[in-house]
Amino acid sequence: MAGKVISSGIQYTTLPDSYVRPVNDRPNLSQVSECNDVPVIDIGGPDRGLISRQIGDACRHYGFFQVINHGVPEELVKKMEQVGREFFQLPVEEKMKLYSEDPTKTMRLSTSFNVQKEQVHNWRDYLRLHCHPLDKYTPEWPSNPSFFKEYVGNYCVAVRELGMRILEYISESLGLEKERINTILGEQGQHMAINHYPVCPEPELTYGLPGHTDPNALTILLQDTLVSGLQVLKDGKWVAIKPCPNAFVINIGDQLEAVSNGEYKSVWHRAVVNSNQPRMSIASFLCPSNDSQLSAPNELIKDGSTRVFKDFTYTEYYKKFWSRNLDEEHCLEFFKN
Ligand SMILES: O=C(O)CCC(=O)C(=O)O
Repeated sequence: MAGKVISSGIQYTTLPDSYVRPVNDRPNLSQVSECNDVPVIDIGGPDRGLISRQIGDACRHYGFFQVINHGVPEELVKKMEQVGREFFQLPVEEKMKLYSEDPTKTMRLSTSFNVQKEQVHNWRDYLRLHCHPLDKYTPEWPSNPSFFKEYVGNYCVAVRELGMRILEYISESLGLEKERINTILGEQGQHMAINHYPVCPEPELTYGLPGHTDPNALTILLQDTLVSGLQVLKDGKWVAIKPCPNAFVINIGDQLEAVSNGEYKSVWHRAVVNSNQPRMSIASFLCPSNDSQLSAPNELIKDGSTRVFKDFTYTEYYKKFWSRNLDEEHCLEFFKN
């Protein structure tokens, strides 16, 4: 059982066969350059119009951006990182008490992406939690490390507030009322993945996570400030996103692409691994309520434009997403008109 996760304490000197990608599907790390013009948006200022214009430009041209002066206290971020690291340093027997390969579980430690469906595995272990409403989900969260529930809970509340503010700016950037997008998405769920990418003996042959888009509405990613690994597909090329201190990476998920009638794109991104240092990233996902009808508001269907996507619920979408391999065609393709 312990051999199911890769953070088991085993020091690998070669990559196990089940992680080796075919030659035409490898990260080609030497050909990836750093993206020097990732929009870094200061959202702490008083000029709402300016912030929403900057966010709108970033959504149109990149599908992702970083935010600074975001209002999530540094202390909460540090504690979140600390408790995430401590969790993955626990003895493997302790961690395995939480192991599951069932994507419908609301709290689980798992590995790779979808072990039961995929042909090749990914060099990642992850702890996945549902986080909203907190009092419903915290009882099932790990109680080891002892501060886990307190630190992660405080972080989740602050990150949710940030996400809601960003969704308001996004709504305004589309020319909609501030609350319009949040109203369409309904009472949003919130999930978290604490991703742990151990040192990898042959990083050229595998991924931490292969290229994918996120099935939810908005992702708020806390990158490891010391170890890079996030890459984004920009103009047909993979580019590396260098971690920026005190920033979050924000990316548009599939549901915002749908609700914006395809105006904002859900960006393809991936995580690569390295042979020197383990890496951690903490992704917070804001997800539409399960039964909201996800469709672009009438205000966005103008000048003879048509609806790009069928109406669907998040439950329908999520089921489809987890029934596939992560790096197959864009899941939104199944919901096009
Ligand atoms: O580790 C990263 O930088 C990316 C994580 C990610 O894409 C995910 O959790 O969906």
